[in-house]
Amino acid sequence: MKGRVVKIWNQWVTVMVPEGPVLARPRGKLSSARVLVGDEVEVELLPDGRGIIRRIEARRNQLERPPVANVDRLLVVFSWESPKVAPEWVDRVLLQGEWRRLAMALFLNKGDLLVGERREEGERFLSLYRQAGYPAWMGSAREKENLEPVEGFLAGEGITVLAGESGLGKTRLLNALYPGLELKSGVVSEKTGRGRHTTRHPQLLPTGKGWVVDTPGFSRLFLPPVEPHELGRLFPEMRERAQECRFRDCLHRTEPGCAVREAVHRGEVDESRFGRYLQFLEELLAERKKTF
Ligand SMILES: Nc1nc2c(ncn2[C@@H]2O[C@H](COP(=O)(O)OP(=O)(O)OP(=O)(O)O)[C@@H](O)[C@H]2O)c(=O)[nH]1
Ligand SMILES: [Mg+2]
Ligand SMILES: [Zn+2]
Repeated sequence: MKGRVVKIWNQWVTVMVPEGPVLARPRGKLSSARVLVGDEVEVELLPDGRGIIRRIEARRNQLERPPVANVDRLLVVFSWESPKVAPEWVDRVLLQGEWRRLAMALFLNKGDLLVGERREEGERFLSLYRQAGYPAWMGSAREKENLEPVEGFLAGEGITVLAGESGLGKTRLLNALYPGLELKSGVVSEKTGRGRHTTRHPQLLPTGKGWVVDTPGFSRLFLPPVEPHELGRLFPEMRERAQECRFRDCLHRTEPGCAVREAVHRGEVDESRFGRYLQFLEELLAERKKTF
């Protein structure tokens, strides 16, 4: 029968079939190292209630960190204090998602810590991303504040991955939304303001019609493997305008007739986002120099 891999632990793969979870092991040419959380598999039930995984269905996509297959959505979780997010990190996550054509939304957690000026700064940061076309909300897992839009985002069919560095409250957010899960949430180190990677293995958790993956935090993110002239397509607010650039492979740096730079000057594309685009572009160009 067909099932979904929800957890992999110590060579054992938990497969959710219509009747419930089955502990299974891959057989034949398959090794458990090749199975990913999120995989759809063909599993054969044994008399003792355990299962054998016979086949992995073709994957629609896959994330490397965390290793998850068949992802539909990405919820980018971050905070503006304890710790304060590096804007560049948000953009790098979004690029990874754009490259895989995932639906994405942003959640600025720990909103309860933000007052006055700090709160306005956080709101302003979010509005940059709304302007770019992403749903973006501020709220608090601790105070259960403004969690409804997040719940709505997670409620659809398919798999949502939570992306966020350690200690941002991803697990606490899920506990607030789905108290039945009783996930282990950690404490931010007072010294560093950073988390401690409390969540270790990715697993799929039920949200109703779909699944959510509570991922261990990660900090370093590489750029997707695109050609320099394709980078701008991963910025939704630049994508359409780039079609009006004089040159098809315009890098939006110093080329004449660049519609993207014009949009930046008119304030239609945010300057700080554009600045990070230029920075990532340099990074891609430098990488190319190394390989040729
Ligand atoms: N003030 C405040 N603290 C929060 C909020 N959400 C989470 N925290 C705290 O932040 C710390 C880290 O929370 P976790 O949920 O473990 O963070 P995580 O993102 O799952 O971290 P990793 O599993 O290490 O990736 C805990 O001390 C939480 O209580 C919030 O909305 N407000
Ligand atoms: Mg966690
Ligand atoms: Zn251009």
